[in-house]
Amino acid sequence: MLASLPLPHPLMFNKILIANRGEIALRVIRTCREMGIKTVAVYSTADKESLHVRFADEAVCIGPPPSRQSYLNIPTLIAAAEITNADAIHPGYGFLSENAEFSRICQENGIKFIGASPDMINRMGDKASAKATMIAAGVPVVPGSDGLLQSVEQGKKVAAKIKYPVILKATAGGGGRGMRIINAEDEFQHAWDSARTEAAAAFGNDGMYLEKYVEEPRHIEIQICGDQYGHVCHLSERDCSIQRRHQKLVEEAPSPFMTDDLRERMGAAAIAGAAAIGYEGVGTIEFLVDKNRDFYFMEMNTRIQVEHPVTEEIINYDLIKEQIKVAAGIPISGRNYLPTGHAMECRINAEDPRAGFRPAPGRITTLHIPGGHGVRVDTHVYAGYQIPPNYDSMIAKLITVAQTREECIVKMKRALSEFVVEGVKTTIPFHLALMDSEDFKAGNFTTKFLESFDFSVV
Ligand code: MV4
Repeated sequence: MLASLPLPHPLMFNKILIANRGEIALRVIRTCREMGIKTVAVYSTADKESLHVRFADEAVCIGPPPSRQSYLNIPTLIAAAEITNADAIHPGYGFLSENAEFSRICQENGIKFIGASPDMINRMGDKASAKATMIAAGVPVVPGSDGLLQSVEQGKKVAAKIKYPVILKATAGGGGRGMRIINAEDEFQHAWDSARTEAAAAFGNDGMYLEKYVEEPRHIEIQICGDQYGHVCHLSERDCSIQRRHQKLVEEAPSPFMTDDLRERMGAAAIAGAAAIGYEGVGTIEFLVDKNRDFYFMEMNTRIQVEHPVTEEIINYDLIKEQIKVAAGIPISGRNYLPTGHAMECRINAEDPRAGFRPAPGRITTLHIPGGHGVRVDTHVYAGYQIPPNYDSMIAKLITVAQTREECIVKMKRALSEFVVEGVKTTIPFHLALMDSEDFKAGNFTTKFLESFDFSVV
């Protein structure tokens, strides 16, 4: 009898170029290998010895260490895809993953961009237009100005109506840049002037909109996936409230604040928002959730996110595989995915948590990576690896999975205590202290949690 060989799907890509570095480049290469898709790594001269270069089928040097001249250099990336005959580009997260121009240029060159269309990136990248789109789709939003503000006077009128405190946001912002909290009318003019100056310098766009300030919210995001045929499903939520200066440090799924009813309502809202724009690919709808479990659309991310593994672990699903399949035109199953068990991710950064999380690049002299039941480590580093100073400081993601949140935290503590990184300072001591915090263990935290965290115990 003939053995039945798995045949490649007729729509599937033959070769994918990964326009990224570090753990996410490796993450994408691993799924491609499992799917029988060939891979092309690109690297700057600083990353010549990086694992993504060795694990890919081919590798192309794209320039010197600065990102502008390598991982952000569009013509070079397109040339690399053309000389290697790649039929798709996976942008990972950061870098060009939400760059409308790159998405468009890929399309124009007959290379499938495994991410959002230029139009989708533009609509969601402009926060006021994203909010208007969500309002039209019936997604709850924070009360505020109807689109962009034209003047301080108009802003003061809106604020008087919705009542202080309010928050002024740059439409080109996101991730906390160009934002000002305003507690009273006499602060308005100064906040307006400084936020506009900051936004103009940072984004070349000083458009501003206003919202009621939601105090002590949780950051809960819904993972969604849409295919090319108009089906959208959700894959439950992640709680990302443990952040410091808009840098996430711990993410988990499900959220300890979640209820079945809230998940159903947030999932339905996320699907409505994504379906209204015909969203294709994986994406995330970020919400603020207040103490009454009212939720409000905040932003939409049109990329795979750093914290995607916690979702993968509770729904038993490879999100990169799904992303590649929908990009190739394969339909999704169409059903939603509810969590089984609990997963948590600690970001291990080469930073000194005792010195305000100052970046601490250098050579890793000794490395021991934890393992065992329910432990996953996504990393590109190894003993002897030199962490370049040019990129972000995340060196590993430690993910644990268990039946309950309590067991997941016990496992995380065990894995953190096994993790040995010598030669550079890391966030491991911070995570160990956090896992001992009574409020954290009780699930009692908001986005303000780390503002009052006692770092002397780290
Ligand atoms: C808010 C808010 C409170 N009320 N909007 C921060 C980043 C950007 N995505 C929007 N952000 C916020 N928007 C209203 N109407 C509080 C924040 C916020 C925040 C949100 C999520 C996670 C951490 C945060 C830290 C500070 C402020």
